Amino acid sequence: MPAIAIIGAQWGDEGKGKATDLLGSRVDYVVKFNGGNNAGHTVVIGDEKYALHLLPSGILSPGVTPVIGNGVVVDLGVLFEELDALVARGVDVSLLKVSANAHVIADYNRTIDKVTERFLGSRRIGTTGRGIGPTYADKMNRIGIRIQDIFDEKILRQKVEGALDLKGQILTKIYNRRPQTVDETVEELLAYADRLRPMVCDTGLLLNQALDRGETVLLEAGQATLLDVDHGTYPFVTSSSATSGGACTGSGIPPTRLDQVIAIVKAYTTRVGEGPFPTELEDDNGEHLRKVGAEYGTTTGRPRRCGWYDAVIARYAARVNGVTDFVLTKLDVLTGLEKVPVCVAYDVDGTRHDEMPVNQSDFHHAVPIYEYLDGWWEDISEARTFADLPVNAQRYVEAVEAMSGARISAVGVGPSRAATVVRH
Ligand code: 2SA
Ligand code: GDP
Ligand code: MG
Repeated sequence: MPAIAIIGAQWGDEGKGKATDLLGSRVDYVVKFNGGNNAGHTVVIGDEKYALHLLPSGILSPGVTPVIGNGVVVDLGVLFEELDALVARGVDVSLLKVSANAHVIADYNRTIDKVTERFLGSRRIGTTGRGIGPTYADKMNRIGIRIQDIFDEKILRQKVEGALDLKGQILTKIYNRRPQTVDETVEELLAYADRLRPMVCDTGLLLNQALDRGETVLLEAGQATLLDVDHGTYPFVTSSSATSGGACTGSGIPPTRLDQVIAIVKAYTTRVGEGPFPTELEDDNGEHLRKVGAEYGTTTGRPRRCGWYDAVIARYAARVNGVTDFVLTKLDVLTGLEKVPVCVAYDVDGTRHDEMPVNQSDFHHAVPIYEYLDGWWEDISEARTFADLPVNAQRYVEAVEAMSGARISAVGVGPSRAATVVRH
């Protein structure tokens, strides 16, 4: 299987990190193609737990070349902090490659992200405050700073001056903040140049040549379909392309070379940050899922909002991404419920919607129509084959599969690598 994309089907934190890690031993390259250090991927290997933010999860698999693609926004301070922390734990990070065209998160954009959220008050997005949105905005405004600019002080200075002409005004005149000066920004970024230089290359060329040789490339999404800037619940989204289309634009691998699109979908639903969430449970059931599923942000520690499985969203993710396989994660978290509700459609002001309503207000008003599946009580964390699962858990997987638009190839029954039931 030469090029495989791993995508989040819901609002993120479905367990993409674990899925990437599982496939890691069978692939040659793992590419992060969108987002930045807003991501949080938790990977559990034996007794060791790793939380990755900016680096692709494949960095934990020996022999795999991890790649930060052109679609990523890079906080250079975080990059080296994360690398140093892994080296201290004995992880080999020497193979990492970084795209010369990836964009850099400058200090003024971290500040703008945080103060904008404060300024918006009740209209805030609930961002991670890492400067992600303002950096992508600069990219689209053509005032961004790219990795390659760090290696030419004259160019870097020109670009920082250009960006600060605009951003400095926003910070001083609107937000009453003193931004870093041009000199301070240039100095901060230049300090990384020597360490960065050997990692930087034309990663699009590197990856396509690897595919030409028959090697396998795994493209790992940050965030998820409903946080995608085009296909998500705009404006309550991140600012990048988290869907399979983004896997191509963010890596330089063309759509015709993508062989498999694996969507990771949780057996229930979570969301961090603001925005609509039809199956959200603001009661004891929600608290139960948060507690049993340990649903707290990997990057910010924020409690995640929790709700039941939403098959409308899964079908939407299947369509938008061209999903070939789902991996259903965290089935173990549903153990011990009498009945497990699954949302099969929405009621919007008396009209049934089997597909995601295109109108944002309709989605905000969508009331879930539930089907109630029988629960199970047995501990499933040791299940390794489908037959090991209790009959009602098998039925849950089959019912969800029938509603969600693609086969479920694997089921997660615990955080560790081994805790997986492979079906296909
Ligand atoms: P941003 O910072 O501009 O990307 O925020 C915009 C929205 O995107 C959401 N977002 C996320 N949602 C789920 N998980 C994310 N990663 C971390 C994790 C989050 C954390 O793995 O737990 O630790 O809080 C992630 N990153 C961005 C965000 O909540 C906004 O709704
Ligand atoms: P990602 O952003 O999609 O990579 O997901 P996160 O790492 O942010 O959140 C998923 C969490 O669920 C992590 O803490 C994982 O260790 C954990 N996890 C993944 N799969 C399973 C599973 O099948 N069962 C349980 N109980 N936990 C899981
Ligand atoms: Mg996460």
